[in-house]
Amino acid sequence: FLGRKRSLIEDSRRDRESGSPSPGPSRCGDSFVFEEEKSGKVTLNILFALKNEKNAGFFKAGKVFETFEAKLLHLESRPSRKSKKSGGDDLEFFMKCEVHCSDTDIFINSIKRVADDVRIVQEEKNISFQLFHNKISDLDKCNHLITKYDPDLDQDHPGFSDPEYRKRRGIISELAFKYKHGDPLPVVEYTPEEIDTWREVYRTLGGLYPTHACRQFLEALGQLESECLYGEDKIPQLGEVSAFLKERTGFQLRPVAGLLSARDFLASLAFRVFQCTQYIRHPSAPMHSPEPDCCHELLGHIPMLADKEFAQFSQEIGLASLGALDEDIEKLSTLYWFTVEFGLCKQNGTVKAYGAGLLSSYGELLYALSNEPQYKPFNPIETAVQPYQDQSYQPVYFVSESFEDTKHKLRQYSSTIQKPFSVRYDPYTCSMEVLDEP
Ligand code: HBI
Ligand code: NLE
Ligand code: FE
Repeated sequence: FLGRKRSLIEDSRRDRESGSPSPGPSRCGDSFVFEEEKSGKVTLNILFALKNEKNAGFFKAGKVFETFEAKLLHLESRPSRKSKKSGGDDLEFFMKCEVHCSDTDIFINSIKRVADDVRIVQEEKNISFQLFHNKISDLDKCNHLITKYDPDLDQDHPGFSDPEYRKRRGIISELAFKYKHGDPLPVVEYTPEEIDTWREVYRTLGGLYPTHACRQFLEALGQLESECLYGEDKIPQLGEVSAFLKERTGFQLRPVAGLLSARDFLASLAFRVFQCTQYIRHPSAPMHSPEPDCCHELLGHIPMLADKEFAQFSQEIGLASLGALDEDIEKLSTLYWFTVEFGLCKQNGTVKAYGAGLLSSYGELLYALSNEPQYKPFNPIETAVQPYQDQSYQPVYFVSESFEDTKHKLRQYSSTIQKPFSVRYDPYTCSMEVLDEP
């Protein structure tokens, strides 16, 4: 099982390294491959000052260019404002140049040795290209797992020293590895011990929901219970739950073996597909698990995805991620974290939880609505760069005025993300329409 997981991770590396060398977006099989320029080179915009008494400075800088075979693309000079103020006549230079990626740091340091006030104005990354899936079955290729908090590899995982648990996880993961779009969702026969864990989680959280959960969550949970899909005595199967969601918001589930890369996870949301783990947390830690498990997916995510507005919000984060650069994926992933996973929302003058990571953890749900943590108003620009905690409770939570407001703010934010193309999802063909110019 581990060998399998490693090979998937290596596949993901290979995917990244084997991009087509032609510039601009191009068709490659069923996916769009985008590469800004030749790989291996990076374009730097450098601003630096040279003191006039060190007349040779300019030529020393030139020597650095020669040494690193930097290709000069543009050069300008102007009197330094700082120097003028103190009566001097030093010059400031602006240079645009192309260097080998691996030389970037040493090149910049060398310039710093011969010049003053060195600033890198903008660094254009030419090395990344984006693999972008355009039909729902392409999600079969979104299988790049990340090995964070893995019971086989992480000594802090409560299942690490429990071979039975690890074996069980291996079996359930295998179902997800084999799954292809269109297959019936795998059915897992849960053991009595697993059902005991589910019952404990279900009961304790059930006691908190009426006071702690948002209205949309309570409504959907009520429906799931009245349709006998949810209850404390059985762990719901993905197939039934997926059918429930599909009727309400068009969301459907697919099984996943563990934590997916943020790019793959977010891409699925663009197709209204939610990647769901099927194993359950270790019985020794029912009140909090740093990794997703079926309690987290079924109790945290599913009821929220049954709400039309929330479903749309989730899909929009996914759409914003398609074709985005790694740094924008990182920001969208952080936005996802502080909304879909750990978001709080004002309702009738009180603060309620709508984040799935809160609604599936008794410990954190209590904590988040106590007076211990810090609250900040949701604001995409600030929220996107807030450092977060993925092993324990969050030190800070973001509070939405309403789903409506948060959705509009996210839309506004997404429109500022630079991309080679923009997309629209066609629900009739379950595929992305690519609109050339953003
Ligand atoms: N993978 N299976 C799975 N489940 C998640 O909830 C999940 C993920 N990968 C990344 C992720 N969540 C988030 O942290 C964001 O990065 C999207
Ligand atoms: N901490 C959550 C829980 O215990 O259910 C899971 C969070 C997954 C991101
Ligand atoms: Fe989650």
